[in-house]
Amino acid sequence: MHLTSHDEIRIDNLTVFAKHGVYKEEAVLGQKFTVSAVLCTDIRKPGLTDNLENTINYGEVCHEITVFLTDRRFQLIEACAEQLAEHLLVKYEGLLREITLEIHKPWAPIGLPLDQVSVRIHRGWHTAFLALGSNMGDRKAMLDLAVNGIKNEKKNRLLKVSSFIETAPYGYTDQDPFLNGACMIRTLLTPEELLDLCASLEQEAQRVRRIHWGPRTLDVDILFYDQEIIGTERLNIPHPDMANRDFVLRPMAEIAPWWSHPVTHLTMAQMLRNLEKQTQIS
Ligand code: PH2
Ligand code: MG
Ligand code: MG
Repeated sequence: MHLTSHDEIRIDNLTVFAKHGVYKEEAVLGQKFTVSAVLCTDIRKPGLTDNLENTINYGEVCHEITVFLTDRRFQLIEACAEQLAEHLLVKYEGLLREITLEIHKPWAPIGLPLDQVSVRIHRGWHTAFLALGSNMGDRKAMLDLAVNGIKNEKKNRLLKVSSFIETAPYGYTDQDPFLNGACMIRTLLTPEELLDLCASLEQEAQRVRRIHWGPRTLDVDILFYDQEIIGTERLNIPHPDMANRDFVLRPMAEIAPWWSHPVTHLTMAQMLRNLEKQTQIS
């Protein structure tokens, strides 16, 4: 299912004169920085077509890096790297899947002799699936609010949204029926940051319906984040109970029947079929 290549375009030691640093004299005098980048991008198509349109122009990237680092001023080389990585991932989205970025400061004015100091980061686009649910108020408006909030985050790209389906309450059944859906995104957010976004959307939905306290008007859960398995105090990915939840599996099987669960390796279509068989028997 993950047919991503290991192809790379590499840029080694591009020199840029810029003014980043914590100390005042660094802002005044400026100094030398060198930048190395590994761009993860598929080379098959440009390789076969010999056409620049099908790839990332490394000359343009070098220019982009130079302009970015000379137009701005950061205290930290960490910030230089983080913001530059994001800038390039957004500018070349569609072609640039991941980037390793190294920024070196060979003249770091620390009063001791060193060859150079540097940071290296690896950043990229991730695929995530989110579950949406509401059983209070204008349920469709709640799910629309969630979808719009997900779409309006600059670090997200909304790829697919399922139909919204009405489902019987699962678990605690003495409550109104739900409207459920799921969406597929590409994101630059980490799982933690994505969870923060989900929480802020849930809060926003409550603000809209302030009259009703108590029950939740909107629930936004992370179902998958790439093929990662994450268990922390805040995060449980993949969502642990999805095998029993048709209100998760039906929307998932609609938008990504081919997506496979990183633990069981069952596809969404298979998981839904299994659940339906189980429900017929019981
Ligand atoms: N969410 C729950 C508990 N039960 N039942 C349905 N049908 N849909 C839901 O989204 C749902 C539920 C807790 O998040
Ligand atoms: Mg939930
Ligand atoms: Mg939740």
